[in-house]
Amino acid sequence: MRALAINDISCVGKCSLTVALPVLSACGATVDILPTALLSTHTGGFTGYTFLPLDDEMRKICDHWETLGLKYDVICSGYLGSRAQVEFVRETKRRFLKEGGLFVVDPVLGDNFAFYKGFDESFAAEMLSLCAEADYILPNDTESFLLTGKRDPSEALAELAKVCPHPIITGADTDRGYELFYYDGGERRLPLCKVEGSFHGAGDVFAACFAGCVGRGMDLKSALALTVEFCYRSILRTAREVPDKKYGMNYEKELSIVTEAFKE
Ligand code: PXL
Repeated sequence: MRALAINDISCVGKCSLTVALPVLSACGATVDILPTALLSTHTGGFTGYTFLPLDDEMRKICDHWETLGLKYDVICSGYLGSRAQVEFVRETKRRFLKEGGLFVVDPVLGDNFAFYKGFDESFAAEMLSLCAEADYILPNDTESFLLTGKRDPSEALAELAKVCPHPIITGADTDRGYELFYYDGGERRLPLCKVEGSFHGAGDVFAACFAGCVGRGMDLKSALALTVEFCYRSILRTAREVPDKKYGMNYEKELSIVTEAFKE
């Protein structure tokens, strides 16, 4: 299975491509990468970081790939630095996704009910139009709100289901506790164990594992079960082992859960 991960390279802080590569590889995928930007660190919690957008290079890379005839079983996109990049990802999907391949979009916009630095309402609208081309979208509770204007996860899910067949809200507080919401012909929920605190990069770990699972042919329910298990164990380990959470998740020693599931 050949996967293309479109995301930034944050050199420090374990997120985006530095997570997508190992996690998708653990699923048994051959992973190619299309970097959207090069940063010294991610933007969540660090100051003074460098940021080099790679728009021109992305176009040249894709033009070269076209001469190689590359096609992907799964394309997953994450952090995009501008509206032009969102448009470029849409084009990349059309050029490089195999007939019947899967497009997984993590609409990276924000957390804790605020936009990440550099994003605003017009960027969210552009991201929503990319979601409309996806088979699966993986917003967190903040992103589902920023995309739909609905704080209630059931209402947000119903709105997102109008544009994408399988929206997945990766975690939201409800009167029943902490739950994952997904749409599979109707609303479904999965109870989650909430670990107190904020875990930077958790969304990227989730997205990479999920994209690998569905790319390898797992059904939606099994893909979510494995992804939730992998993320939960990684979060527990991070809570124990990482004093400064902006340095990202300690997921590496939990990768065996994933490799075990994809031994064949
Ligand atoms: O983890 C999401 C993410 C990815 N890439 C960059 C980010 C963030 C979140 O802060 O800043 C550059």
